[in-house]
Amino acid sequence: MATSRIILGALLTAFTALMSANGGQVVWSSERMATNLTSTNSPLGDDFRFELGGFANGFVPTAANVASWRSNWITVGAADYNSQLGFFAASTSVDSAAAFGSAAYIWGFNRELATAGAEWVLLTNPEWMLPSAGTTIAPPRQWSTGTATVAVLGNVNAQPGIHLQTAAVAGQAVGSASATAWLASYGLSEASDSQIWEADSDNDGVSNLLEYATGTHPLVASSFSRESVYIASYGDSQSITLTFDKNPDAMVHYQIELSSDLNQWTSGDDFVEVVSDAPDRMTVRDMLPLTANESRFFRLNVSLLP
Ligand SMILES: [Ca+2]
Repeated sequence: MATSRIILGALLTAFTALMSANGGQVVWSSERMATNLTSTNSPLGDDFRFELGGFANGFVPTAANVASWRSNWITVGAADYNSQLGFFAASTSVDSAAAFGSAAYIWGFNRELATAGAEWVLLTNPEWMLPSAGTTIAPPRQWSTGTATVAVLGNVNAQPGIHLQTAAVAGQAVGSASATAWLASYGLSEASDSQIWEADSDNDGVSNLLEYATGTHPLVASSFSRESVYIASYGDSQSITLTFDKNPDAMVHYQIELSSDLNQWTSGDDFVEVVSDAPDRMTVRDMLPLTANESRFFRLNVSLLP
C-alpha cells in the first residue's frame, strides 16, 4: 500500500511568510461587504480561494479551454475568501520569474481542477501587467476586482447588487474514486512505474500520492495545495490550526501528526482534533493550547485505501 507524508506547515513559517516583502508588491482584493454568488445564486463559501497570476507561453484563457488553465497558470499569490466579511484581500510580492511581463488575472475557484462541482471566476484588466524582470514597482499596485474590465469566466458587477458571480465549469470528472483512473488522466500508470505513487513527476517536492490526495496537478509544479496554519480560539484557549485541501474523489486515508521538534511526532484524538471535514477541505487543530514562543509543526500522512 502506498503511503506518503509531508510537513504541511509550521507556526514559525507562517509568520515568516507574513513578514517577507520587497519591491514589486501588488495589493489585490475584492470589494468589501459585497454580495458574491455562485452560478446557482448561493453565497460564496469559505472553500473559495482566489489566486493572482498569469498564464505561461502566451496561453489565452477562454471558456472553451478551461481544462488547460491550470497547466498553463503561474500562481503569484493566493488568498482565502472570507465568507463572513464577503471579500478577500492580499498583498503579494511578485517574485516569480516565470510570471514577469505577463498579463495579470485574478482567478477565484472552489476547486482548482475542472471537475464536477467546480465554480470559477476569472477577471483581468488590460492595465494589469505583472512587472518585467528586474524592475520594481513602487508604490504597490492596487488591483481590485471592482476595476476588472474583462470577465473571462463568471461575472463582475453584471447585475445590480451582485459583485462577483462564479460560473459552473463543465469539466470532466476526475476518475471518481479510482486512483488508477486519476493516474491515467495524466498519462501515468502503476504498470509502467511501480513506484509511481512515491514519485514526484513535476519535481515540486510533493509526491504523486500527495498530489492525488490534495487535488493538485501532478505534472505542474506551480499547482500546489493551499494549506494554511494559523492561531484560532477554542473556548478560553488558543491553539494552532491547519486547514488543507482534499481531493473529494480521492480514495485515501488522511492522518495528521504534530511535533514541536520535527523529531517526535504524535497523532490521535488526544493530540489532534478534527475541527471540520468537508469533502474538499479539512481543518484540524492542536489539542495543546498555544504557549508563548512555542514551535509546532503539522505533518500530513496519506495512504491509499486498498
Ligand atoms: Ca509533484
